[in-house]
Amino acid sequence: MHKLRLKPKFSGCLVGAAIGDGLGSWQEGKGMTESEKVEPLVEKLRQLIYTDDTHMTIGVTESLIASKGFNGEHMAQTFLSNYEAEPWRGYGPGPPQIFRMIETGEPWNSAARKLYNGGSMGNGSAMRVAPVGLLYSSDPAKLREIAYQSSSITHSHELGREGAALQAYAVALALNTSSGEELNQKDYLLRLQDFAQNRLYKEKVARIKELLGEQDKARVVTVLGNGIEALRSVPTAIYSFLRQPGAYKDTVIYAISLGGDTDTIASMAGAISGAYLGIDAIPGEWKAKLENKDYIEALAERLWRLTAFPYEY
Ligand code: RVK
Ligand code: MG
Ligand code: MG
Repeated sequence: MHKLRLKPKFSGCLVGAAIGDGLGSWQEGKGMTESEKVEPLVEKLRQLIYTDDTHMTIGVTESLIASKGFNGEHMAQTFLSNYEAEPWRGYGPGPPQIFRMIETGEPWNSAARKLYNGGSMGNGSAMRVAPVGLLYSSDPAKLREIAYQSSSITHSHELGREGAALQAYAVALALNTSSGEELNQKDYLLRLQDFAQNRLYKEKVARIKELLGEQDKARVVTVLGNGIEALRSVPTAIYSFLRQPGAYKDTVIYAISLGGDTDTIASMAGAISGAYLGIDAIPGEWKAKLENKDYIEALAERLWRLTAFPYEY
């Protein structure tokens, strides 16, 4: 695809993720709701304030740009300074403990192993990984390596790392499919299934295929999940996108309507949808209400320039 056509897809991905987060945060922790009740929420809200999901996605993007690629120490320090500036963004319980360890000299690639039993399997590294999917979209092996490494800063459990890699690859596949061409859901799922290295994720991706067209949301939640663990949220985000790949708004509203970890699932679904459809497919009223939209768009553009014109840097 011509590099100029990727530019609105980069900003669609990051702005799409942030809007899913900001809107989804209003339903976080609640049960399932009717889709019709989600859209009026935007009208009531003066601003879409994002949470840790977007705050950390911004950190990943800032670090990738500053380091012209992945640098674990730099990314960990970026997370730490962003967290210290705005600790009120609704972080999960694990990351702040890791930031404190890093602050006191623990190396970036060993702190996370000290948490939980074998590291976190939460969705905190998948929710922020979209920029890795954008930057390494043409090299799946490198994408996997960097997704794993960026995850390891806070989420070193195999299920956390694999969730991050799968979400990054879902973004990359969406980016590399022209929005003018209809997305082939079966082909997209086959590629994801081939890419997944963990048996549990392969099984979940297989279940996504069975559920396309399912009307019963309770069944979707039972089979795919709507929780804080990567295994129970990354496949749900991918499913929310694949149900209606042609409409950003429907993807995000559906993800939120499933309840549970709605900011994160809607953010990951929004990132994939935005990477496929581009920023112009996101409703203007939603974009106008997003906090820090100009900064997020500027970061997306700088990340795009890094891939489009690497010799400028
Ligand atoms: C508040 C057992 C484990 C585990 C393991 C459980 C924000 C723990 C965002 C832990 C996201 C929780 C969310 C979250 C992101 C993880 N054994 N239980 N090995 N690993 N858990 O603390 O960044 O909303 O109950 O790493 O992944 O919007 O508390 O946080 O929804 O998963 O937080 O894992 O959270 P953490 P996170
Ligand atoms: Mg959050
Ligand atoms: Mg969440």
